[in-house]
Amino acid sequence: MGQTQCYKILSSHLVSGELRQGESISIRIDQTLTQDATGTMAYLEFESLGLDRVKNELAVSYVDHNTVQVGFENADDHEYLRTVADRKGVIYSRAGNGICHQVHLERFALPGKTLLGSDSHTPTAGGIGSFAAGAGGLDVALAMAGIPFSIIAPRVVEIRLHGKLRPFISAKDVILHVLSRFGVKGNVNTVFEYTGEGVKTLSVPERATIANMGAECGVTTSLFPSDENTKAFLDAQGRGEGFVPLTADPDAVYDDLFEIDLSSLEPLAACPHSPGNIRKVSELSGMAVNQVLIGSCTNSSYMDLKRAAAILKGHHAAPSVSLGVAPGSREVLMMITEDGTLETLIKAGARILESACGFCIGNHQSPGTDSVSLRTSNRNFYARSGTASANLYLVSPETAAYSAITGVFSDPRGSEADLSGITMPGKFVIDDSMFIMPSFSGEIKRGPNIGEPPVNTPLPESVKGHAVIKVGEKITTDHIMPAGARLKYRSNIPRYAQFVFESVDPSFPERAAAYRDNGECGFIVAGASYGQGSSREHAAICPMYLGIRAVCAVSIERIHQANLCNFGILPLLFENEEDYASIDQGDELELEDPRNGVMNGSLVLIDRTKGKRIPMKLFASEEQKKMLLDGGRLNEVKA
Ligand code: MIC
Ligand code: SF4
Repeated sequence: MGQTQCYKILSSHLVSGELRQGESISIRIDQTLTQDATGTMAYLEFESLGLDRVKNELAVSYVDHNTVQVGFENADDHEYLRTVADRKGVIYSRAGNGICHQVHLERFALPGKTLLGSDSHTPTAGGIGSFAAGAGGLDVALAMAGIPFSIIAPRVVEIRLHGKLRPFISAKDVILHVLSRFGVKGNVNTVFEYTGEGVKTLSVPERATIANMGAECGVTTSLFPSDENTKAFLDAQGRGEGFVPLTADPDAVYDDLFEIDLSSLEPLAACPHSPGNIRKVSELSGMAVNQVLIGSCTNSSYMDLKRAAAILKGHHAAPSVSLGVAPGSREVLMMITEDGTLETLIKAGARILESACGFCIGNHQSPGTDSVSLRTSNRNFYARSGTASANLYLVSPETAAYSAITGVFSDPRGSEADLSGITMPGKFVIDDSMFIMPSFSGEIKRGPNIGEPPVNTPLPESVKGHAVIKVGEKITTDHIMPAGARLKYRSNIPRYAQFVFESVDPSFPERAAAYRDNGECGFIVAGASYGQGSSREHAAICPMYLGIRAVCAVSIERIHQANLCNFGILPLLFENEEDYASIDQGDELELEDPRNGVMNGSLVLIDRTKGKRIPMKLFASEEQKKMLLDGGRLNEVKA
């Protein structure tokens, strides 16, 4: 029986376990990437392992998230990251070099390699045929230490593409269409593999856009074949020697099939407040728009900006619209500077933003009260922009650019621009001077904001306390641990923990800490798809710091589940979903014989307030059970 592309890469990297769907396996990680917001903790964790240098093939540390420097904290973090990279053998990508996923695709990602990144959009490199997954910082630290990465051998869904996109319809519309089919929950331990004739019509950056937002469906990664387009991209990046052809066998068997006729797609938009809330742009036409932002790791490539500029050329952003453009990398910025695209954007009234995450993570450009913001990014979670009352719509660069001119939501097919000549360049502008190669020496500098990575205590014999909070479904890591203005406290857990659940219930930290200080274990009660979104392990570390010992949910997303286990918080699922409704915030809860329950994989939650026994199952692999008993992965690996 033929193999899928996914299983080909997994089998060539398999270290332990049986490569059968649903089994727990571990794989060798070739490349790692970190970004500054998750990276400080990842390198502190790496340091605590006591190794002289990283052990994997290639480790890159990017600075792209916390680049807005208000106060000393972010600059101190950058200096820590630069010096720890220098000492430990990590390539350092300086602030200004661009967004990690865009830059990694340009300069390092390779077909057939495995890549683990402390950022949920690491699968962007699936566009070049790399098995690229997001993980918490600790898992990436361990991969840098040469320790294999554990995953569940995934089910593989074939997404077969036919035909060719029509003008003004682009890769973003493809992935929004995929999101309309698969949604943002229920796709745990799944890989999307793109096949079919239609794949050949898409360049690597377009494929990367599609792979990037597979993260919104919650899949482990997305994969495109490595073919002549991959070779053309690598050649244009001066990296042709890294090319290897890679596709699924013709008789590969998939777990599911979804077919898309590219030529039938229409411009789409993800409506507030979820990337899975998809509607046709034509249905939204005419809605007044206040802000248009083009950029982020999804749509900030050279061709994205060329197409947007072609639509904007000779026009100006409508008076009511604030238009911002953030080129994804310094390479993109240099290319658009050289060919005059930048001038077109400036003439159209665009505010040129730093090549960084910026607006996407709510670091700046927060929209006005109740305003409508069109963005080419990948997440429109409630309050992520920094303005809770704003309505964010995720669209293609074409829809964004055209709507910026008209001032209302507009189908880009109304534009008279000619996009036909915009193709991938034969050669990109290559300048690697913003990478600092490690010297394996020097002093590691730590500013006053940088603390120690906190560790949990082993699982106690008695786990009892209160339901500190009860939340609904689709609680994202942005709900749990806000970013934006709070992002600069990432290296200071006691300070950052003061903002847990800020947009949901700002009194949570005080309540949780009071229970903790009373010697109790805290419980979080949640609906389906708890912890969707980012890889930030702070969504586990900070609740842990506040005394949370268990999350009782209808379902939990993959990366967050791993982060909970890594920090000794029990991920528990209701055996009977309807029991979720019976627990109220403030209920007195206790786990019966928790240590044995963890070993058996099933536990009883006693709700003393309701006088009820609730069967729960532990959502953890054998390996994770052990780390839960030990109080987290750091305790285990250091023991
Ligand atoms: C995001 O897009 O939510 C982030 C910010 O890039 C996160 C990482 C983080 O929280 O630092 C992610 O996607 O993992
Ligand atoms: Fe940065 Fe946004 Fe991409 Fe996250 S999704 S890596 S914040 S650009």
